[in-house]
Amino acid sequence: MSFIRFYHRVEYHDMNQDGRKDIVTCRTHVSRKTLSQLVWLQPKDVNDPLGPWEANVLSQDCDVYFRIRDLDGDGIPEIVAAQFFKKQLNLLYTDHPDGRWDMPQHIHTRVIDSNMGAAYDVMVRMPFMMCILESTKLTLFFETAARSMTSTWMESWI
Ligand SMILES: [Ca+2]
Ligand SMILES: [Ca+2]
Repeated sequence: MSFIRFYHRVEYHDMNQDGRKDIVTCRTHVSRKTLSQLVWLQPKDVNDPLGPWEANVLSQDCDVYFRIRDLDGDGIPEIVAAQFFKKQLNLLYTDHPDGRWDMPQHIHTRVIDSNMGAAYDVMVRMPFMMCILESTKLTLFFETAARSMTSTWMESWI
């Protein structure tokens, strides 16, 4: 059976707070069923970046586009994931007091929109998130007045 597996966007952030930036990326495996993952990678031996690397899966809800940005201004970034295949906008955040992403029990996912169409990109400039969508060639803005992970996001089309 044929399949396509690819990585897409890459950002850099110290996910385990060890003082070294890690690679954060999303990957998709397209066959009869599309499987997607948001992962962060670091060398197995942090002193040997030319050796093997390990991938740590953060979520199954990110396929192509994401941004790492501090939405609420607390110094700890969140991850906004706009999905092309699943057509959904998610917000991932960690409630670890030091902002660690290597402890799954501290990572939470919130669905902002599950009915927006295939995303071509997402940009964040608080208090806005902006999604570029495939099907309508329109842009969908999400706006929140509160800097909170649980606040309501208002949608508007332009
Ligand atoms: Ca690190
Ligand atoms: Ca934050």
